[in-house]
Amino acid sequence: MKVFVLTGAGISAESGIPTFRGDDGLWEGHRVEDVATPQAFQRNPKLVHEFYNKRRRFLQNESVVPNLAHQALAEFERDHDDEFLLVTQNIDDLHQRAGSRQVLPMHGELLKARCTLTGDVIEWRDDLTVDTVHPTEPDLVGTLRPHVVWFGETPIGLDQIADFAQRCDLFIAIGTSALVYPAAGIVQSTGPHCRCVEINLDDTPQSSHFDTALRGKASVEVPRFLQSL
Ligand code: BJW
Repeated sequence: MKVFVLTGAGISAESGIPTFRGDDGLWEGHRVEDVATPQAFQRNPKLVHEFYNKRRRFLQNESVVPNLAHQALAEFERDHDDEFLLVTQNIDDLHQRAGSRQVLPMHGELLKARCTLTGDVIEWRDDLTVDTVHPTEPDLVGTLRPHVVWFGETPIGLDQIADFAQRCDLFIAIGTSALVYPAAGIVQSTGPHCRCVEINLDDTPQSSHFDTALRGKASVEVPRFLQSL
């Protein structure tokens, strides 16, 4: 059985990372749509850097660790014989820390920076500012940006995602509001024989395209569902 898992902010909520569109989904009064765009970065790079600096610092806080849902997915992958792909919209590294190996972070990675001039992608754990010097190109100042996908930019790995969506036998969407495309539309690109399962606290605009809706916390529903397979 070929298994495709798509995760969103809800899977990391129980690790203490706020979701984007929940009650606590505003960052200092800004909607994510207002800070996660190339236009916002051009207009006010200091504000956008600060948005990511705070989240990068928080992610490295020792209290932030993978939860039972991340762990169950990693364990399932370890014991699974056929093809498996975990596509995450999250920029945290909690799946990788839990031990997942086939992880495709389609909206980028918070612990990486990218040079807007050379395209270099660099491991990055410190704050970024408009004065940050490129570590291997000392003439380049202020060219590094977070290695994340903003609105209007092309997500990472779309060919691999489209190919596996058509071939998988089981598609599981976990903790995503299904408001942001193209991730929200993946369920509709799965093949006719694919079983689609949505795990979320609530219904989403895509719920009618799933065969099974499991309503509850990811830390409970994900281990329970994977054990049932
Ligand atoms: C729990 C839980 C618990 C909580 N247990 N569950 C009109 C129509 C269609 C598309 C568009 C349109 N206008 C514009 C577009 C395109 C646009 C888009 O989709 N806009 C929408 C707002 C309409 N998309 C783009 O621009 C994308 N690029 C693109 O389209 O390029 C063109 C292209 C397409 C195809 C081929 C080639 C080119 C890029 C989107 C980039 C999104 N970036 C962000 C920021 C990333 C960096 C960062 O983290 O800062 O990605 S925005 C933000 O939203 C982030 C997330 O990954 C993404 C999705 O959010 P997610 O994960 O679903 O979180 P929430 O908070 O929304 O939901 C949490 C869910 O969990 C809820 O449902 C809860 O109930 C649940 N939950 N606790 C279980 N314990």
